[in-house]
Amino acid sequence: MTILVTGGAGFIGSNFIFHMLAKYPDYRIVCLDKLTYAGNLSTLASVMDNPSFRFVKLDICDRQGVYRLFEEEHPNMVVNFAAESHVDRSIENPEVFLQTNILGTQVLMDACRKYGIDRFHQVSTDEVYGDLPLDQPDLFFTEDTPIHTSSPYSASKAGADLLVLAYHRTFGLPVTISRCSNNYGPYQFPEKLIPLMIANALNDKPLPVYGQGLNVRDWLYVEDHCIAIDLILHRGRVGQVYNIGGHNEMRNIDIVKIICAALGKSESLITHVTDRKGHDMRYAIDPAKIHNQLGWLPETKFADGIRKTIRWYLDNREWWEEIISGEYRNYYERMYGGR
Ligand code: NAD
Ligand code: TDX
Repeated sequence: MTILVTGGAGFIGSNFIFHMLAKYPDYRIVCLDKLTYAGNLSTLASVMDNPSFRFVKLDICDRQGVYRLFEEEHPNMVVNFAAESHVDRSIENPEVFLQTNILGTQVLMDACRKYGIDRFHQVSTDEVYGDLPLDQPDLFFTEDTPIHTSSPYSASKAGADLLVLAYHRTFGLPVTISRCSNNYGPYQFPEKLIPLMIANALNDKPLPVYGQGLNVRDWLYVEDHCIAIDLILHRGRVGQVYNIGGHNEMRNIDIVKIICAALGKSESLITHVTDRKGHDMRYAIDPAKIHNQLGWLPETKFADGIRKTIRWYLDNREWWEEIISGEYRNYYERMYGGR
C-alpha cells in the first residue's frame, strides 16, 4: 500500500503522516509538498530517515511533475491536504487560493484518472457550509446542509469539493470527502488563533481578538481528525461526504482566556481589534454520520488537548520562534499593524 499525502509538511498533513507511519509500518507514505510559507521540512525531521517514507518537493499544480511522481510511485491512495488554508490571507490575496485549492486538486485527480487509483480523498472543511446564527444553538451542519461560503478560502474549498464530486459522477473516480471543524494541536502554524495566542502570550505581546470575540468554533484535536481520515480511507463509502467534529463549541474570547490562565498571563493582554471581513459567526458539526456508519468518536477532550498543545509549544519554542522571526514578521505587520 502506497499512500500519497499532499501538503504533508503542514499542520494536519504532518500529524496524519506520523499517525499512519506509526499505525501501518508496512505502508509506504510519499509526501508531496510545495513548502510554501506554511510548509516546514523541520516538522518532518523525525520521519525523514524512515525507509517507509519519502518526501518530494512539488507543487500540486505542476502537472508534469505530478504525473512523473505517479509514474514512479503508483500510489494506491491520495490524501489531499495541500491547500492555502488561512482565511485572512484569502481576503488579502484570493488568487493563489483558487490556483492551489481548485486547479491543484484537478491536476491530482487527472493524475488519478490517468494512472488509476483505489481512492482519492479530499480533506475539506466545515467552512463550505457558511455559518450558523448564535441564537439557534440547536442548528448543526449535516452533510446535506447547502454549500454557502463566506470567504475566498471557503469558496475555493467548496469549488474543489464540487469538482471532486463531479469527477466521481462523470469519470467514476473513487473519491471520498471529509469536512472537519477547526483543528488544534502540535505543529499548527502560528498565524492561526490558538498558536498565535500562545506565542504572543509567551512573548507578552497583545492578544488580538477580532471584534468582540463572540464567534464560535467547534474545536477538534488534530489526532482525532487523523483517525477519522484513516477510518474513511479504509471503511468509508466511495462518493460519500463525511462531516468530522467533536461537539466542542467555544467562543474565541473564552479560548484566549483559557490560554492566558494556563500560561499565568494577565487577561489585560487581550486587545479587541477590527473584525475580520465577512467573519463567520458560528461553526458546529453534526458528526452523526461518521459515528453511526464508521464508529468514529473523538478521543481527546478539549481540556486535555489544549493542555498537551500548550505543553508542545512550550517544549518546542525553536520550531515556532524560527517561523515568527522570519517572513512572518511582515505578514504580522500587514495583518495586525494599526488594526
Ligand atoms: P497548513 O497551511 O498548515 O498546511 C498546508 C500545506 O500545504 C503546507 O505544507 C503547504 O506547503 C502545502 N501546500 C500549499 N500549497 C501547495 C501546493 N500548491 N502544492 C503542494 N503543497 C502545497 O494547513 P492545515 O491546517 O494543515 O490544513 C490542511 C488541510 O485541511 C487543508 O486542505 C485545509 O483546508 C483543511 N482543513 C484545515 C482545518 C484546520 O483547522 N486547520 C480544518 C478543516 C480542514
Ligand atoms: O488573531 C486572530 N484573532 C481572532 O480573533 C486570529 C488569527 C483569529 N481570530 C478568530 C477568527 C476566527 O473566528 O479566531 C477564530 C479562528 O480563526 P482561525 O484560526 O483563523 O481559523 P478559522 O478562520 O476558523 O479557519 C480554520 O478552521 C477551518 C482554519 O484556518 C481553516 O483552514 C479550516 O478550514
